[in-house]
Amino acid sequence: MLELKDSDSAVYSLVQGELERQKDVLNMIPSENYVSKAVLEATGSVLCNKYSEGYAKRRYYQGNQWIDEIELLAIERAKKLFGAEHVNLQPYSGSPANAAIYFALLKLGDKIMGMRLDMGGHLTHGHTVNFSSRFYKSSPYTVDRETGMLDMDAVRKLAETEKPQIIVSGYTAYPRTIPFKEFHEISESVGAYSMADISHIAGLVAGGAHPSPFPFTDVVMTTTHKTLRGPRGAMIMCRKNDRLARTEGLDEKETEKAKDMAGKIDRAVFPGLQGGPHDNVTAAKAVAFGEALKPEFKVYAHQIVANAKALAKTLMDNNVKLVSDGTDNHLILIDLTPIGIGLGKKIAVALEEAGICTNANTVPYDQSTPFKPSGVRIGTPILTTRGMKETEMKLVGEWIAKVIHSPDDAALKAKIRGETKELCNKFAFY
Ligand code: DSN
Repeated sequence: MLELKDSDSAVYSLVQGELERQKDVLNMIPSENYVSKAVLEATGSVLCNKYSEGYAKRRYYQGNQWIDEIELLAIERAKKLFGAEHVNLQPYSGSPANAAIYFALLKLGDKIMGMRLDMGGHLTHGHTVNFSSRFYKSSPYTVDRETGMLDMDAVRKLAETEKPQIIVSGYTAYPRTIPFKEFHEISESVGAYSMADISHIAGLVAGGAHPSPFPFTDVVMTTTHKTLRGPRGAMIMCRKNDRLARTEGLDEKETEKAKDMAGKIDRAVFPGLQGGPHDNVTAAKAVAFGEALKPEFKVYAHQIVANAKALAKTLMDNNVKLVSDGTDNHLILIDLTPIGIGLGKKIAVALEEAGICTNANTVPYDQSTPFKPSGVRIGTPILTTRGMKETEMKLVGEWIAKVIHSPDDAALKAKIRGETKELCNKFAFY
């Protein structure tokens, strides 16, 4: 970044600071990852200079011949990666993608059934302060109080009583396998769309380390920057045809339009909600999908899970309680309630002092508030990107457990900080 260094030393040194932090700390926030330099280059390319409202070969501005090729290549790679019938790559990020799906398929006041935020759901799945419960009704489901796991009988019963128009699966803090097929069957049985938000686990799905929501789920969306290891952004994938199209009273042309789910999704993204797509990000998505199509990405995805399982075992062996007593995916939700209520933030700060970056998170049926939650969420995507394996997870797990049990011990945190630095140097990245 020599140009930046010369022209704006203030911004340059702040970016350098963040680079050093990323190199020097064990980043374990499960929704983050470190992208390749190729992805960084595409994101920082001249494509950020272009406007291209519309879709490939149907643009409102001239000069889009290269942009069209880039978007089509990215779509082709995404289809290959996930087996989707239709792909829209233009959503700016996860929340706008979810807004576009609801805008395309629901009427104002229709009902969304997603997991409650404090159980591991997302704001846009129907949380009270979010547009998704202001413009639509929300009937959230929960996890089982004893096991911390999904109770599909309870989900089915709620769906039968509440009769939602869309059922959302996919979460931000659920460490277990998601039964996408069962979610689709329940949706079908109550006349609802099935939607899967695979933002957290897209890389695992692409790499065969988590069951896929394809080909049955009606609409699947994901951000591209988590386990999928691409640039910040999102995409929507769906069936071509809308099996629930409402066609009463429509003429032939309108009926055809109503049945065209792909068209409805595209029109909801643009011009429904967004303007020009971020073409530099589209190119970076294409690069990331190209990387994810390589055999080594499968190895990466499986290693993320193997690392998370090894880490979970070490934590539990060291008297740390985990929601659902383990993990099937990339994340672990530490339940601090046996030590004290509302300790998530205190432990996250203590861990950061020791060189381990995590985030405080609610645990299911948290007795405290989202501002002072009782859990800490950790994950293995970045450590796995850096090349760490089960041996390192054992070390990291022991450090985390020690800090959890003695968060005020400054000497201990300083010692572990030295050890985390050493590990980061051994597994250098960037
Ligand atoms: N902010 C994301 C996460 O951390 O899980 C969800 O949008």
